[in-house]
Amino acid sequence: KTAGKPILCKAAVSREPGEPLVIEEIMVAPPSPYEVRIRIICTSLCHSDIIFWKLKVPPACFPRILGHEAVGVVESVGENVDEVAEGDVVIPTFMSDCGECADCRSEKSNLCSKFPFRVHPWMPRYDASRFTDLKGEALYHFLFVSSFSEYTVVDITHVVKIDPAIPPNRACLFGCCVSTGVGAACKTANVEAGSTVAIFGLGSIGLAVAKGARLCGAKRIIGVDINPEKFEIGKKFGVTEFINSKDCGNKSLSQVIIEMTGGGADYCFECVGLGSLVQEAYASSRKGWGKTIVMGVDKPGAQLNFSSFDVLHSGKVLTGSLFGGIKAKSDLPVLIKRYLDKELQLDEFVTHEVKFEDINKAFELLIEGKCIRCVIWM
Ligand code: CXF
Ligand code: ZN
Repeated sequence: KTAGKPILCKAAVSREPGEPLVIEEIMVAPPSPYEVRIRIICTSLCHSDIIFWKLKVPPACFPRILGHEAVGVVESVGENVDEVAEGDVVIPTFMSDCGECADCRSEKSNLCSKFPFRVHPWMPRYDASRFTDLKGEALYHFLFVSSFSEYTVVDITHVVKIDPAIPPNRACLFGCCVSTGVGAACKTANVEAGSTVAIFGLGSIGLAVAKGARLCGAKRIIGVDINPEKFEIGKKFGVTEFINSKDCGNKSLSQVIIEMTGGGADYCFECVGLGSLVQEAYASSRKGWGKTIVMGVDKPGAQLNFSSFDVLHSGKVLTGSLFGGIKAKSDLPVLIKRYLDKELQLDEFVTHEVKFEDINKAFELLIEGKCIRCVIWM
């Protein structure tokens, strides 16, 4: 029995920016009140992990345990936890769902204000780490998940119990990519059947938006990317038309989309993280009702530039979406049921799988652009 005691296990520690992760033995403290210790079954690599692995300035910090897309089994729970018990299959989520604040109680938001989203080096509730290396030095957490470890400790507000019928190498995808993209289409945008969607950037998030749009019955799904190979890939996710934004000739991208769609797309999703592309997406959306969803992460301090006159006359909506607007505790199980009911297919996302000891290979694959998702088995 390990409950109540520290656990000695392996973790992939990010010690220096951009340097290969080091698999080492670490100590994982038992869960404090309102916390859960989880044995990770598998985790997958997201671009945000790479961004924070490379970053040399705050909020970067080292040594850190990255990873935020995972599934695991509850090993033990701290005091005041009755929502989950030992043996439950759970997904740790980087977004909290405390269930108590005005935002969590509202159907309209997934932005918990008790434990707001932030890139923080500690647990959300106690400003402490549950990880130490064998020299006794604290290792920092990442996005309240830190799944690149055989065991992690997560606050109960960041844990969702799921149906154990879902295979782990599909379940982990709901921790970030799939929930973010499918949620943005089905929840934030609420794409209706028959609509026309434009997706700016066909990385894993853009592809997940295409999946979601397809699920909602979108008729036309226009993918935009600078890499022409993305069209063949995109087709597997529901993309029906493709624009290479480098080949628009003397027209702007929005002119091309407005002409293609006879006035603009009903829904536009910016999945790159470029202010200028947000502006193009907004310009590409249909006057009167077009909705643009910002999903990409631009450089800190980046600004958007819109003419006040144009906004006044547009009748358009511009909004952001974190984690696809998904409320972790209530919406995730519903999304997982759609997978189990074979409505939502996820096989196309998992292009690679590696053993935990080969985690650095997953970084290489994602950086080379050779993979959509690489699942890492513990
Ligand atoms: C992201 C969400 C946007 C800010 C950086 C982290 N989460 C997961 O990839
Ligand atoms: Zn992510």
